[in-house]
Amino acid sequence: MAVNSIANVLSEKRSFLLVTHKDPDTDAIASLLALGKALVDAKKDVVLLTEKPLPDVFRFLRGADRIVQGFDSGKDFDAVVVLDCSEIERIGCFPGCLEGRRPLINIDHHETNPFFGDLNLVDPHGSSTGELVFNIIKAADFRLSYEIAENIFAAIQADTGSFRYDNTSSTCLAVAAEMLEYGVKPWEISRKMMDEYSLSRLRLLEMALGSVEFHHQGKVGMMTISLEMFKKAGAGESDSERFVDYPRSVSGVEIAALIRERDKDDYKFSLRSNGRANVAELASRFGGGGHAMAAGFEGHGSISALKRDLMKEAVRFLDGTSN
Ligand SMILES: [Mn+2]
Repeated sequence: MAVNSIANVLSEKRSFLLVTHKDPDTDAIASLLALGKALVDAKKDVVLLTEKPLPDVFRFLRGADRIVQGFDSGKDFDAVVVLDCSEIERIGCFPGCLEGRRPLINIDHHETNPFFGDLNLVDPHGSSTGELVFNIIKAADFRLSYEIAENIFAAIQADTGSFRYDNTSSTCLAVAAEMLEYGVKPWEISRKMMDEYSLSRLRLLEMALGSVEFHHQGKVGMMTISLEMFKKAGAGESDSERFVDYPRSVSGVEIAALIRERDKDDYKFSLRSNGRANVAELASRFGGGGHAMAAGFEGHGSISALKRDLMKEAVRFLDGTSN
């Protein structure tokens, strides 16, 4: 089994490079930190790498200061672990950071993951990559600590939308419950993760709410955040995490989209489904991917044309003529 063969490699080898995807979310960073800490505690040599310095919103995660953006180019690793990455192109590290480095261990829960690793633990039934990391830590018999437990809990809580989305399984609840035995306090993580925001985020939300629009008899809700709004609010992209929940939570909405401008004519689309439409499939029509209920893609061109294209496909999905 993939869990055991990966656990064996992690137990037997000595030095590891751990990476995750670009524009990381909480699951990505918390998984990186949980596995990283387990390996460090097992006396392994570990580099935790991200492309860019961590946005402030992730600073509350224990061990976050261990993440770096570079390493000595002559450094050798016994294996590379890629976490929460739906495709190899999504890996967020400097160009060539993985060149010639083998074996590649791919740990992920996106159903569109094409098994790009030499060893692959890809489980779309996993609530989060954090849950899969927990399974590996157990299989490798690494020691669990408070710091690891808190990161695993945070990963599961974030990816299940605080245990509300359809990926909330008895398995992930059992893992989350076990983390409490290591001292994790759910209220404390919730407070840091969900209930404590910068003023910039509030300012951004104020403008973003003004952009919300509905189409197709209210079945599609969209929120659009321009570069100008980010600038005016003094906010970054990570300040808009979960903004998609505003259009998603309106009664009657089947598909919600959060559209964020990242550069001129360069947009990131985050899609959410309320159950009827598989947004991973919808996103794949535009070269993206993700989960049935949460997915995304990148769009280039004028915003009105991009929205029009999205609506065309969305309507085909909702009216059941997508095949
Ligand atoms: Mn994830």
